[in-house]
Amino acid sequence: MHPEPLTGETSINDAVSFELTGAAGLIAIDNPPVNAASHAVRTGIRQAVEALQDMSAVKVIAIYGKGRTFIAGADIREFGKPPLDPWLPELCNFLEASDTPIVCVLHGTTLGGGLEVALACHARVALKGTRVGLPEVTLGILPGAGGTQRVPRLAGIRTALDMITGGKPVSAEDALASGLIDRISEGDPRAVALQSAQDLLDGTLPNRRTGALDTEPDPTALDEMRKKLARTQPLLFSPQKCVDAVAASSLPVTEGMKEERRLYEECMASPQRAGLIHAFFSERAVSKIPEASATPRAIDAIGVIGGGTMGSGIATALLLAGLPVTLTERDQAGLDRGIATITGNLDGAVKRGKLTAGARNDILSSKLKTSTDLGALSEVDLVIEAVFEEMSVKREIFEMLDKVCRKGAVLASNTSYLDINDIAAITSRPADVIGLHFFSPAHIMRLLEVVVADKTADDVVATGFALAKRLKKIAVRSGVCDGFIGNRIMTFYKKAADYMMMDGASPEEIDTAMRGFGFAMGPYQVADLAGLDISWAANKRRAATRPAEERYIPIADRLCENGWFGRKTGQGFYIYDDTGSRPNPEALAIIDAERDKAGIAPRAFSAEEIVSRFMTAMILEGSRVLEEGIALRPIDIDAVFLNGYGFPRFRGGPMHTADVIGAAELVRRIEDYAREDAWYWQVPALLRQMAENGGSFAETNDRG
Ligand code: T1G
Repeated sequence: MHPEPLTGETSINDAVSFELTGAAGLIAIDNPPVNAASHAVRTGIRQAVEALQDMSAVKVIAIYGKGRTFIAGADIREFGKPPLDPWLPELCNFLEASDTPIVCVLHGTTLGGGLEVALACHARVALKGTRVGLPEVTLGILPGAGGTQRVPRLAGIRTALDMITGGKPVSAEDALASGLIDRISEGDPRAVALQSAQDLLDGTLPNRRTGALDTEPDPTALDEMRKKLARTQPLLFSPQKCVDAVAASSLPVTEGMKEERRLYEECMASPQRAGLIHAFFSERAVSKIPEASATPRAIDAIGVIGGGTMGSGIATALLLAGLPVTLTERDQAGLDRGIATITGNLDGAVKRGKLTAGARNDILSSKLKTSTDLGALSEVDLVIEAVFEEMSVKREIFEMLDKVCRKGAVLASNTSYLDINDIAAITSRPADVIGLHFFSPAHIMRLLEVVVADKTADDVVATGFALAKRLKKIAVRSGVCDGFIGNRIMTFYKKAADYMMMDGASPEEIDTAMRGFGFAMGPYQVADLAGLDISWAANKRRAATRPAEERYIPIADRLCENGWFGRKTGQGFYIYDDTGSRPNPEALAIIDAERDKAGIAPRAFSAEEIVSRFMTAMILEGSRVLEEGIALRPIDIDAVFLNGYGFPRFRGGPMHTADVIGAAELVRRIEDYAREDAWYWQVPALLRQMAENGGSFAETNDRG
C-alpha cells in the first residue's frame, strides 16, 4: 500500500513512477530506448494504478511516456522466455475494468502492445507527429493484448484489417479520423497528460470502455482481405491468422479475446516467428562493429563519379537524404544520361508519395551539380566512384582523385567484386579508401556493404556506417575478397544451380522451386534482370585463375555469345515482351546441346532437392566467409541476404536457416553431394566442428 504522496514522484521501480496532482494521478513510463513493455513496465503500471485507485483523492488517472516515444510494443527480447505476470493482455483488461477513468497520452511511435495499452484505457490523446501501429505481423505474430478485438470496436473491421495485416503505422490524423484516438494535442507528454486527465474528469474527453462497444459486422471486408492475402502473401502464416482474430471481434469480447490468444499462441509457435524476429534484431545488431566508437568524418558534400544506373541511383539516394551531390562523367552525353535517370528516379519518388513536386524541383535546381571535370570534386567530403567494373579504369580514377581531393576526404568505390586493397594501393592515402557497395536500384535497396580494406581507418569505416544511417540503409561490414559477402556467396550458390541445370533441371524448374521457398525471384530470373553480360565479364575475368578441378558450365556464355543478355535485350533464359515472360526455347536448346556435348543424360530434380542443394551451397560458402573473417557474424550474412538478395524474410536468412536444418544434416548433405563433385562440395571446418560438438551459428552471433 503506497502512502498518499504529498509532492513529487514515487517510483514503483526503475521503469515506472507516479505522482498525485490535484485529483489526477499521473503515471510515467521511463524504459529507454523505446519504453518497451517489459516485465518491469507491466508490473509498474499495474502497481501504480492499484496505488492510485486506493487513494480517495484520485478521481482520474493519466498514463504517459518519458523519452522519445510512448510504449513501442511488448519487449521482443522477452519472446521465447517463460512469460512473467502480469501478462500484457491481463494488464490491458485490468486497465479497461478500472472504475477510476484512465486516459493515455501517446507520442513518438506507439506500436504493438503500446497501442493496445492505450486502446484499453478509457480515452486516448496523441501528440502531434505521433505514429500508431500494430506491426506484429512483421514479426510473424498478431496483436496479442486485445488489439484485434478493440481496434474493430473503435475503428471498424476494414481499418482493423488494414492496420493489423499490413503492420504499417498510421499518422495521428488518420488515427483520429478512424476513431482510434480521441484528440491530437501539442506540448510535452506530462503537461498534456495533466490537461487530458482534467478533460476526462469534466467530460470534454469521451470516457468509454472499448470492450463494451460492439463491432459492426463486415463479412465482405474479411472475405476480400483473405483473398488478397492468399494472392499476395501465400507463404506467410500469421496474416491469415490476423484476419481470423479480427473476425472473432464480432463475438462477445471475452470470447473474442480467447480466440485472439489461441491464434497468437499458434503464431508464436510458428518457425516464421523465429525467422522474422531474428531478422528484426539482425538488422539492428549489424551496426555493432569494432570501429563503432570512432567518430565519423563530417559528410556535407558528396561527389559521385559515373552517371550510369548505379551512379545515378546512388546520387538519387543521396539527394533524397538531403545531401548536395556533384555528379561527374567523362562527357556531356554521359552527364545528360545521368541527369535523365536521376530525374526519372525522383519523379518515381513523387509518384510513390515519398517526395513532393516542390522538393523534387528544389533538388534538381539547387542540390545537384554536374561536371565533366574531376577537379570539381576538390572540396567534397566524400567521393563515391561508380564507373565500369574494370580495375584499370578504377585505379586510373583513384590516382586522379588522390591528386584533386582535399586532405581528409573519404574516397569510396562502389565496386561489386574488385579488390579494394588494390584500388587503395594506387593512392597515397589508403587509410581514406573504403568500399561502399550499393545494390540496384541504389535509391531503393536497403543494403549497403561497407567494405573495409587492410589500411582503411576506423573513422572512415564509422563514416560509412553513419552515411548508411542517414540514407536509412542497413550497413553491413565486409572484409575484402572477390565479391565481398553477398556476391561471393551468390557466385558460389549460382554454380550449384548451374550444375542442376546441366544435369537435368530446367531454369524454370529451379526458379519455381526457389520461389516456392520464398524468394521473390529464382536465380535465372535474377540473372536475366541483372544482365547476363555482367557475369559473363566476371567469368572471363576469372577464367585465368579458375582451378582445373572446378566444373564450369558455359550455358550463360553461349547465350551472351548470341547477344542475349536477359531483360535488357528481350531474351536470356526467358523471353520478355509485352505479353510478359516465358522460358526461352532457344536457351533450352542450347542447354540440351551442352548436355549432349558433355555426354550428360539429364535426370529429374524435385523442388525439394533443388532447394536443398541451393541452400546447402549458400550455407557452405557462408561458413567459409565466416571462417575467413570476411563477415563478422552469421547475422551479417543474414542481413546481407535479407536486404540485398530477396532472401525470404520469414526464414531469417541463410545462416538462421542453417540452424533450422542443423550442422550435422548439412555435413551429411555435402558429403552426399561430394560423391558427384568432391571439389565443389567440401565441408568447411567451421561446419564440421559445429556438427561434432552440436554447435549452432546463433551461438557465434554475440562475438562481434
Ligand atoms: N522490444 C525490445 N527492444 C526493442 C523494441 C521492442 N519492441 N523495439 C526496439 N527495440 C530496441 C532495438 O533493438 C534497438 O536496440 C533500440 O530499441 C532502438 O531501436 C502483445 C507481442 C520503435 C520504430 O514491433 O519498429 O507488441 O540495437 O534502432 O530506428 O501485441 O525499433 O540499440 O540495442 O529500431 O528509432 C511490436 C519494433 C512488438 C516495434 C524505433 N512492436 N520496434 O526505431 O530505433 S510485438 C514492434 C521498431 C507486441 C503485443 C505484441 C523500432 C522503433 P539496440 P531502433 P529506431
